[in-house]
Amino acid sequence: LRWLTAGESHGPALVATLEGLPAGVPITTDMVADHLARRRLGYGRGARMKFERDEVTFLGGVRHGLTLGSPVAVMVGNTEWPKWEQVMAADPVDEEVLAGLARNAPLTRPRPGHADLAGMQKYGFDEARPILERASARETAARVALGAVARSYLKETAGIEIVSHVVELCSVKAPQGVYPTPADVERLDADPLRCLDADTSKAMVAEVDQAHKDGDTLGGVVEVLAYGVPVGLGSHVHWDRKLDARLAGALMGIQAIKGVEIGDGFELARVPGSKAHDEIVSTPEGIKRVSGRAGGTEGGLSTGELLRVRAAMKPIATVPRALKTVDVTTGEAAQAHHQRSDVSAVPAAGIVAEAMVALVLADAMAEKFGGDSVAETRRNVTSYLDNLAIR
Ligand code: EPS
Repeated sequence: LRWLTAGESHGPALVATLEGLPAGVPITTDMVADHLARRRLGYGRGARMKFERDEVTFLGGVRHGLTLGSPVAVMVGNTEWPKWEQVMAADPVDEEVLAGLARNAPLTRPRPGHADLAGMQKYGFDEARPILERASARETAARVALGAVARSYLKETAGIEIVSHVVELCSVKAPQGVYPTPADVERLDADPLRCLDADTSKAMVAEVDQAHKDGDTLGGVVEVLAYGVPVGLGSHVHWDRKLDARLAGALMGIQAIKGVEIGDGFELARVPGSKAHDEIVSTPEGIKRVSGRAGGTEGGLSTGELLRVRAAMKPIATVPRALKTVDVTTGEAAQAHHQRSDVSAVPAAGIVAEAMVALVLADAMAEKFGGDSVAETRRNVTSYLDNLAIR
């Protein structure tokens, strides 16, 4: 698969293209809109999430609710655009008009933790607008749109289903070792923090309220589970073919993610080998592992067990109680610029992480099973699984 996104946070739209999926994957504007709506959920999001709508339009690759096998192109309109038409215009705008716009005031006090400063230095800008527009997590809406197509492909060809939940918010931790299934998704989406445990969720809401009062922001940890992943996606033979490496890269590529774990991850380094691995047993249903510490990958290959990955999001860098910085025009000490921000976007990060996992798995599926139509891919999957010599 090949895929790309383009678009700025306050531009007219985000666009995304995805190439390499077979014909016959069911996808509609509503299916994409549903996932985009899930991304906007979550206690702690800011004002923009309340008034902005994500307007979805397919521009190519889909006809009457099915992919054509040609590149899929999707556009997610920003309903905020009219307010930014001049500030973010593609064509030159009269200097006097721009000077009269408060929104266009140069952002010369870079936020610690954001791409602002290093971006200005690297790209040669004297203010942060041209950097933050693309660094913004608004871009994740485009990934979620493509993720909706990828997950439909996974479901149709192999019955793979993806679920995520919030397992930590700042200092509040959900009980470990409880994994939601696809049947829990509705309940998770209805929870303010997308957390499975009601008491933990309440504590997380209180943590967000306190941070809001304190003018602060919060990070957290999300976990993504993929059910029904067949054995043998990815490969042990080369570093860049390893499924775990591809998942880690994809999750780390989400804005504000600072850590990724596969299965029990770092915890496995803290216990001896006898307690770190998943013992293999023979059961009437075939060979199984008795535990899921490895998170469904061994040696860079999927094992056929539950795939489980975690991503740690740092607190949002636009901290209302602004942090110390330097005004790059004067070199003087200053407070970082702050407009409005979310207290926390951890529940949204879970939805974005689902999309990234879906895109990585779709890539690995397409590579292993090929097929130009969904029917052909499905035949290839079935034939492979039916003919496994060891099961
Ligand atoms: C974002 C800041 C906020 C968020 C935005 C990401 O936007 P604004 O600065 O316009 O208030 O609302 O997220 C989205 C628009 C979105 O769709 O997720 C940032 O700085 O990354």
